[in-house]
This record gives sequence, structure tokens and C-alpha cells, in this order.
Amino acid sequence: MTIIVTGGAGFIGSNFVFHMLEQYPDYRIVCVDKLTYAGNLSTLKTVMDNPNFRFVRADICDRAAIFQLFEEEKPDAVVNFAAESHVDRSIENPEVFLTTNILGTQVLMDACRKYGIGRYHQVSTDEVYGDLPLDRPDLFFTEDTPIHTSSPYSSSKAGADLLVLAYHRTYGLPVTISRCSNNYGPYHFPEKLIPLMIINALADKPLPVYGEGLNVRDWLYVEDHCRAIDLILHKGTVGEVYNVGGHNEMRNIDIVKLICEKLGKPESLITHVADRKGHDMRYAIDPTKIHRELGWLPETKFADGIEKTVRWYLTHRDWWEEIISGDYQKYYEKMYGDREQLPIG
Ligand code: NAD
Ligand code: TDX
Repeated sequence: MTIIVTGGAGFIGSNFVFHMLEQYPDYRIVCVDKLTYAGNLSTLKTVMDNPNFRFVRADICDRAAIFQLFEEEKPDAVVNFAAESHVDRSIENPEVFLTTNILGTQVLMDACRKYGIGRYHQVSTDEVYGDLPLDRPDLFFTEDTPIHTSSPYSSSKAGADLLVLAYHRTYGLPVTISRCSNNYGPYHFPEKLIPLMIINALADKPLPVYGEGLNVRDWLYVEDHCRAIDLILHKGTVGEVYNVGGHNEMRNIDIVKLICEKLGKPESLITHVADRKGHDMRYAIDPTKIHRELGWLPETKFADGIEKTVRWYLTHRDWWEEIISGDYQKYYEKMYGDREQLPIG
């Protein structure tokens, strides 16, 4: 079995590569990644010499390169993680989100059509459902919740999902889609909430909470997401969408306070700053379908997952120090440098 994993040098894709190589010693895993600012070869250094692993630097939008790779590898399955993934960047510059997330998906599926494929899996997000109000804790996203996006990022992911389902209906491509809630864990790029707060707190820098910090996210440890994709790939029904989440809703402000507590840092580092434009209030997944049909349940409790994650950042300084020493500084200055501070707290 040969599986092409796109975006495998990023956060979730790399964790998925590790998971698959460990679970299936007879599988060949071919990682395709453009190595954008979010992709890191150092993340994959422990598997680079594994004879069952191949890394190929390529853009999923590059039709010639992708078709050439399919010609060489004749993959049995494709799992597409490759994407522009940060909501704030999509608000600054939507175009590359549409290009990679929608057109890149199309190129991959066209290659699947030409060369034949056992399964194409699209890694999507709960953000395609938009958001839920804070005063309706009884509401959750199911697979039947209408697509109702807020940001250029989520719109591009929704566009890709619709295209994936269209390729199934029109051409009979054997596809599945997973829509997962917020992930956290090792190799999470430091522009995202949890690693950003850990790294800033370690340097006694301000912790920039958007608005009041009352927005709710439904956090899942990355390994649990990888197990869910593995199950869908092997046992999921073609043409179906599966929501993935562990009923672990938390307010941003509570996450940041917990990180302060874990690192022994004062909450006075918390700085409320101007809100994200179009900021989604609450995400909450109903994972009944994947539990009922595939027996999936999350294994890592948040208390354990956040402890492991904080420890990982403490013991892998070389990984993130290299990242934040480069272009990240320019990004940080642009995003947070002149941002208005709010008189909250
Ligand atoms: P990430 O930004 O950490 O990694 C993305 C990877 O894709 C990087 O290695 C990057 O180099 C690569 N990439 C980007 N553009 C590419 C292109 N044109 N061609 C080839 N490679 C390219 O993202 P992540 O957080 O690991 O997310 C992975 C996937 O999971 C995305 O599709 C995202 O929408 C989805 N997702 C993420 C979360 C989350 O909480 N992080 C939750 C649900 C779904
Ligand atoms: O500095 C910050 N301050 C802050 O208050 C940052 C970076 C974020 N936030 C808030 C915004 C969100 O309410 O924290 C919450 C989480 O933000 P992100 O880490 O940017 O994640 P989110 O926007 O929820 O999207 C994530 O989950 C769904 C991933 O980045 C997406 O790729 C995935 O689809």
C-alpha cells in the first residue's frame, strides 16, 4: 500500500506520517510538501532515513509535478493535508488560500482520476459550518449542518469540500472528508493560539488575547485526529463526511490562563487586543457519526494533552527557536505590532 500524504511537513500532516509509519510498517508513505513558511523539514528528520518513507518537495498546484509523482508512485490512496491554514493570514491575503486550498485540491483529484485511486481523503475543518452562538450550549455541528463560512480560510476549505463531493458524484471518485475541531500538540506552528501563548509566556512577552477572549474552541489532541483519519481511510464509507471532535470546549481566556499556570507565569502578561475581523464565537462538534459507525473515541484527555504539549515545547526549543528567528518576526510585528490594546481585565 502506497499513500501520498500532502502537507506532511506541517503540524497535523507530520503527526499523521509518524502515526502511519508506526502503525503500518509495510506501508510506503510519500510526503508531498511545498515547504511554505508553515512546513519544516526538521520536523520530519526522524523519518527521513526510513526506507518506507519518501519526501518530495512539490506544490500541489503544480499539475506537471503532481502527475509525474503519480506516474512514479502509482499510489493506492491520497490524504490531503496541504493547505494554507491560518485564519488571520487569510484575512490579510486571501488569494493564496483559494489557490492552494481549492485549485490544489482539484489538481490532486484530477491526478487520482487519471491514474486511478483506492481512496482520496480530504482533511477539512469544522470552520466550514461557521460558528454557534455562546448562549446556545445545546447546539453542535453535525454533518448535516449547512455550510456557512466566515473567513476566506474557511470559505476556501468549504469550496474544496464541495469540489471533492462533486468529483465523487460526477466522476465516481472514491472520496471521504473529515471535518475536525481545533487540534493541539507537538509541532504546532507558533502562529496559532496555544504554541504562541506558550512561547510568548516563556519569554515573558505579552499574551495577545483577541477581544475579551470569550470565544470557544473545541480542542482535540492531534494524535486523536490522526487515528480518526486512519480509521476513515480504512473503514469509512465512500462519499461520506465525518465530523471529528471530543466535546472539549474551552474559552480562549481560560486556555491562556491555564498556560500561565503551567509555566508559573503571571496572568498580568495577558493583553487584550483588537479582535479578529469576523471572529467566530463558538465551534462545537457532534462526533456521534464517527463513534457510531467507526467506533472512534478520543483517547487523550485535555488535562493530559496540554501537559504533554507544554512539556514538548519546553524540551524542543531548537525546533521553535529556529522558526521564530526568521520571517516569523516580520509576521509577528505586522500582526501584533500596532494592534490596539483594549482596556479589559
Ligand atoms: P499547517 O499550516 O501546519 O501545515 C500545512 C502544510 O501544508 C505545510 O507543511 C505547508 O508547507 C504545506 N503546504 C501549504 N501549501 C502547499 C502547497 N501549495 N503544496 C504543497 N504543500 C503545501 O496546517 P495544519 O494545522 O497541519 O493543518 C493541516 C490540514 O488540517 C489543513 O488542511 C487544515 O485546514 C486542516 N485542519 C487543521 C486544524 C487545526 O486545528 N490545525 C483543524 C482542522 C482541520
Ligand atoms: O494571538 C492570538 N490570540 C487569540 O486570541 C491567536 C493566534 C488566536 N487567538 C484566538 C482566535 C481563536 O478564537 O484563539 C482562537 C484560536 O485561534 P487559532 O489558533 O488561530 O485557531 P482557529 O482560528 O480557531 O483555527 C484553527 O482551527 C481550525 C486552525 O488554525 C485551522 O486551520 C483549523 O481549521
